Amino acid sequence: MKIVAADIIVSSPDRNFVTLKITTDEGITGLGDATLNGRELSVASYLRDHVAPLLMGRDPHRIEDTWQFLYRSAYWRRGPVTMAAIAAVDVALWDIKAKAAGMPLYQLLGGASRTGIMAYGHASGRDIPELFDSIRRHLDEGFRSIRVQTSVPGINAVYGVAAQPSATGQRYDYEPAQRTPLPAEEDWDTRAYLRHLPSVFEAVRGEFGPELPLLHDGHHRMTPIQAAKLGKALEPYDLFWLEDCTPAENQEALRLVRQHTTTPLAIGEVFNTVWDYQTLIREQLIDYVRSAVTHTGGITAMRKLLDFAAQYQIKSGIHGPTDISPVGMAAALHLDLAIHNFGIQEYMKHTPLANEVFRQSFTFTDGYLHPGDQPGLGVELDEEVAARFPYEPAYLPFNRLKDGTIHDW
Ligand code: KDG
Ligand code: MG
Repeated sequence: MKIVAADIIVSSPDRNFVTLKITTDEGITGLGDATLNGRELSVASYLRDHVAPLLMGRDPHRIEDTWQFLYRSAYWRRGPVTMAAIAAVDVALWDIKAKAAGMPLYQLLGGASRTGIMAYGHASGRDIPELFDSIRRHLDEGFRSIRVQTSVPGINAVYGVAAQPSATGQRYDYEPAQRTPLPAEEDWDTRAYLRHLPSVFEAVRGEFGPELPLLHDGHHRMTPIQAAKLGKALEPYDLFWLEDCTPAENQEALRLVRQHTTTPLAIGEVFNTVWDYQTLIREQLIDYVRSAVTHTGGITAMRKLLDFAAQYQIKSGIHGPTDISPVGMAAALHLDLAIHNFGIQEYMKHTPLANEVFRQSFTFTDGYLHPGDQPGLGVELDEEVAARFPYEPAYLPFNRLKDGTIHDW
């Protein structure tokens, strides 16, 4: 089999997605998700201008060789744009291989290690009553694990809190990338946040009881000592994890956090290679790996990363917000089902319009996801519908402190 075409499809059904479609001389096609929130066109160009020509004539079955070729031959290594592009190629090739084998992809990864994939949803509210409503809505939708984000008194807009109905009228589907030519400015005050958050978890535990797994995302906003303080303060509420407590670049920072708290820690949605985790995994400074399959070099690289983590009893918590397209989600689900050290999967449902563009076979039943049993990834792209929704500039917001200093958001 030979690769004869590699097309990059940029579309915007309620949000921007970049999809790679690889076609073979035998007519089998494979899809990869190359979406990088707010930098979509850079990955599209990297693929179209630099990677697609290299793929022509290659044997699509040689996945490891193609991965190494794209990683090593460019000379310039790592980085989100490069690794998102390599991931898209990798996932598309796995899709082709599994379709050629007539099997769902998870079978090629060793088969199912479980019957379903526990997923967590995103609840949020501007105050406690709104937060409780959001948690109840998620429980009604079948979620059995819930991420909790709230507004903070004195801060106007907190990232991760769905303050208003989205453009589609679906309050549930929080989409922080706004369709504006410039990123929106938000404000931040870490001391106010640290004072407020424990009381929110106390209220949630009081209302929903001790069993419901609860998660929280700190979004890189704290210093190590602040993160240590928060982790300690949240211990009575038994979190499933505290995510991204400090800026992720400084792996050593987690030593200090770890010394002070037994709250489980999850890190890595902005990481893109195993090297970003070296200290964190070897010194067992985290409990969950948060990388996206789509930003970390695809299934080939994520499998190696998670196998490395498994030696240290560290589990997966693969990134799955709406900026991971249904193609990227399907890739995550096949891996989740196959690996032994699965922890939990993030799941934000896509809008009906996005689901019209990406026809998917994965299911969500009673809190558990399953990738389905169609050959390959189980996702088809409707290019005609996609063409009706061209790219629109959209950016994530950013933070400034009260005195105007830019802060991690
Ligand atoms: O593109 C960035 C978002 O996907 C990210 O901010 C969402 O933090 C996030 C999460 O945990 O899903
Ligand atoms: Mg996060």
